[in-house]
Amino acid sequence: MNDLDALNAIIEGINEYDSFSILTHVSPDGDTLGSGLAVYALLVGMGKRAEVICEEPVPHIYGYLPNADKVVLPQDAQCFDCVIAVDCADKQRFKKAEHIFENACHTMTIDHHFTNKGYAKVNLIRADASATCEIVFDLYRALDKPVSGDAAICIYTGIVTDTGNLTYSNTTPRCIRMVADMYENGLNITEINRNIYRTIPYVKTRLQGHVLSNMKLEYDGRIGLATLSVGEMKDYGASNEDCEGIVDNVRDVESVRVAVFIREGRDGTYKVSLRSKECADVGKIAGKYGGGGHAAAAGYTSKEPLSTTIANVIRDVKEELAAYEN
Ligand SMILES: [Mn+2]
Repeated sequence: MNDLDALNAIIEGINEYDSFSILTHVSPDGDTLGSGLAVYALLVGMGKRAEVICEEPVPHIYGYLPNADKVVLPQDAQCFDCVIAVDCADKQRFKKAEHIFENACHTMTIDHHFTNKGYAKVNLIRADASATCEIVFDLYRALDKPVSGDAAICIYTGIVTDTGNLTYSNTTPRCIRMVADMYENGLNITEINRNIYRTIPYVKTRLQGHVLSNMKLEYDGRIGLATLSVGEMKDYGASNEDCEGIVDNVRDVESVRVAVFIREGRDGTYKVSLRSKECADVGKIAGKYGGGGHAAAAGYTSKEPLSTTIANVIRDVKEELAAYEN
């Protein structure tokens, strides 16, 4: 099925059903919540019933998204007839909401992860899109619905958070034009950027300082490695949300080509986050361990001890860097 056929099949599904459960991914980010809430606004605007479901409560930082307070946990979901999964590369990303997907009458996915193999009945997957929100913008256009002020806040959020404020290599003239279009229609980009990038809790700033002052360089400085234990998080009174963005700080170190951030989870596993400066495909490494992501940003969960987790990831990153350098 080509992109246009898939888009039309999504529209058919929207027209055919009256109630929708919109699934977002675990460790919710700006793109999954932005696209979920923009699809929610679209459906509600069409007189449909809809709910946005997320495994975890909406992170504090995304509390400004219109209708963020209406996002429900899987156990509180009404489980409507048609599921639309947004920004979810595979079904494991739903976590406790997977049964909602399995029990739905109809399933559709809107996504931009190239690793998405098409697990739903209708799969609109465009790896060329900067963000899932970009595809949602197209959906509004295809349905001839104006992007409301609320929807624009959501769509803009997904685009800027997935493109590093319109600067990463996935940024396209097309998504910048979408932003320009929404800006022209009154979108307050100054306020949203302050919410996303310049409203950092004190605890988070202190935690970042701690982790970054202990980071190590490997492979002649080309690999940056930072780790964080549950004990350290407790010492700082930090939440999972406070750990967001640390891996990007590691990547930004001058000599670093690939950044690795390993955080201990409360269940004893390790969450490995990877970032690359366009000289290695870290999505490939994450895929090897059952994770996912993109060439420049990816992640996975390791059940190995910390020392093994570090040894494995450093070996794989070295191999990946060597392959690019040759
Ligand atoms: Mn995304």
